[in-house]
Amino acid sequence: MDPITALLQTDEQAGARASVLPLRVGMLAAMCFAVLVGWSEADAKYESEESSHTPEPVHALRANAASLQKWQESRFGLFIHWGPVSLKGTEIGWSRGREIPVAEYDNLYKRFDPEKFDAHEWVSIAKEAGTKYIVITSKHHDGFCIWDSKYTDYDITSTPFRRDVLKELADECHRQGIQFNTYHSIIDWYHPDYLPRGSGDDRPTDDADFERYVAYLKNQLREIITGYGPLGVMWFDGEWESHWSPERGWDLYRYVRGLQPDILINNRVGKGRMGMRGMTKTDQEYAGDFGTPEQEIGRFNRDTPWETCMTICRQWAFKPNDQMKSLKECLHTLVRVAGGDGNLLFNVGPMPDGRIEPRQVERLREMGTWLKDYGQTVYATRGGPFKPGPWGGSTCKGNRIYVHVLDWQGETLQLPPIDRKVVRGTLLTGGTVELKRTEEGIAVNVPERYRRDIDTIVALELDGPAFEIAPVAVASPWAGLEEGTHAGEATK
Ligand code: H79
Repeated sequence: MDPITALLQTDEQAGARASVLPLRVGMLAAMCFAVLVGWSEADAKYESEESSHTPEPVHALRANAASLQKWQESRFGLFIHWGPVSLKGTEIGWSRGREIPVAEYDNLYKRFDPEKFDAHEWVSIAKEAGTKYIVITSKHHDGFCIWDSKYTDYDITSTPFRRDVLKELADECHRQGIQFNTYHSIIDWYHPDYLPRGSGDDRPTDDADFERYVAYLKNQLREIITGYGPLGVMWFDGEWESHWSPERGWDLYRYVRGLQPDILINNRVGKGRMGMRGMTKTDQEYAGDFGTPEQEIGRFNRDTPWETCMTICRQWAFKPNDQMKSLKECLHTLVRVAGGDGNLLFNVGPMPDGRIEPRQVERLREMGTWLKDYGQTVYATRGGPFKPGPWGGSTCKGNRIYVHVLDWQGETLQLPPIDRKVVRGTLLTGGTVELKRTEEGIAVNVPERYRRDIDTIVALELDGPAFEIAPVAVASPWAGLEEGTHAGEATK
């Protein structure tokens, strides 16, 4: 039996056990607890439905190659951070016990009534923006669940709105043919068994049982994957807190992969992430299929898949009059990410009435309009061979290199020599380009009148596959920071 079949069988068996045994054991345990501790029926939801099983070897757990390729080819996704906190306009999760007292934050759901929520509208916006997938916060660090969970009452069905937002969105994504994915934080500052406690939370910790929390976490993940899937990605977060460990990361990775073998899982499931830069440490093997730079553009990397997550404004969750990025900043971010061979997960925080802010929708649509014209230089391309720099970046597909010049730093863009003949050069953005083969490589000259403010795209037709060319940096004065560029620096 090959290891993957073995893994599946093990999990199926575990699943079968979970559906029969825990009903009895769980109920019995819950009844005992109810007598001993005076728990309510709702509390019994925290009981584990898990059965332990022997861990499978790591090599059996690699991401499905076809899923990974499809995900990479889609290049551009829409991130959505939403919850009752949008009523306050402060940051999701983080403002609990900071800007908003815990008691107030934890009761916001009682007023959450996003009457204008329309899944069809959201998915249409995502499609018009040119995004190929949506990742939405099923649960952020604050523990609130935007779906109908049988394991907690701190969920959408307890709000005046009552509708299962996650279900409506998942169904609509499946209908409109856009990949549906969830963000699920490992942190849960609301749950009595989660440790450590969040800021400003003075509940005692004596009775907290982290193992019981992990069972709750797994139960909810199973609920999402089996009830709202198939998912493209399970996007974890909050792995940095003290009770999470590399072993717990592997265990959770294995668990989720077992529930849906072709699912992708980000590197925040484990403990290998290098801070906000997001790539996975190499001192040992860590769980996770791709790196997750946050609020910064990842460095050029063709070896490990990665996805930059970044906000369209400054806050992840809705904030009135939050500072929004210009169209130029948005598109430069997308192009620099694609040029580094990464994906972009671009975030909006919908309003408490259920709508995405009109000016953000407008910005997304503008990106979509640009992508209608030039999407061929982004989707299903690979980054390089010219490594990104302040001047711009390049992508490639087949025998073509797309050179995106974002910032002209002189008359002529001097590209280094490559091991292929350039058969033809065209300006996709209109006008004519002059190419000259010189000792230093390829001199690209675009008259001032044909240089575009946002992106001047030169397509180089080669005499063979572009991806085979070894990545090479563009020399000074165009080089500058050849490594990753920070969000704030992207358009300076
Ligand atoms: O979901 C989004 C963020 O809420 C989450 N990850 C992305 C995808 C995230 N969790 N933690 N962080 C991001 C790092 C946050 C750091 C800070 Fe703070 C939060 C800086 C300011 C607020 C905590 C509070 C640290 C300093 C003050």
